[in-house]
Amino acid sequence: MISEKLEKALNDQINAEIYSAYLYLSMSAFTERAALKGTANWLYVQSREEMAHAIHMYQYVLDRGANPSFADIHAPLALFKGVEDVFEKVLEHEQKVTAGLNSIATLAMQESDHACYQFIMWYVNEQVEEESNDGDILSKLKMIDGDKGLLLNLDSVLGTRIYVNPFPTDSKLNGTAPALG
Ligand code: OFO
Repeated sequence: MISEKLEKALNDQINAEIYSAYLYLSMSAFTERAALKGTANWLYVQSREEMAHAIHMYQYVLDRGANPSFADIHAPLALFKGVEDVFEKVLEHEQKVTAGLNSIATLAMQESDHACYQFIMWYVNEQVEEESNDGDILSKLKMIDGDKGLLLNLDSVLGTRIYVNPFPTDSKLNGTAPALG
């Protein structure tokens, strides 16, 4: 069993992960409509990763004998000043996500829930890579400073990103889960 406090914190985090997926899908649509299909691809792959995070956490809540709860997902931003604004908002958003994950890790530590602590630390460490990638793209966009040729080069690079299931052994995420009922 898991404490009610941790159950609530994990459910709030599931909601935040689904919101992340929703936000990145909205950003993907914006960049695709701006003819930056590589950037749209990168954001779409990120959106899929966020949904995988949500499902992985959802399964963890169930595995700990707790209840996944479902709340409204806020409508994401849909209009941006440009691609630099998109990545400024991605980085800002990920910093908030990191803060939420750190709070869960602190709570798990206070409650001596070692399993939950270990579970959430995967995400805390993952955020280092996420914030670093987002910051890197943002720095490049600042260097590009509106040069269309350089922007298209970066767009091509972002177009090479492919989706890799972050949890290949999770049956709900690798297509091997038995049908319900
Ligand atoms: Fe789920 O890592 Fe970003 O939000």
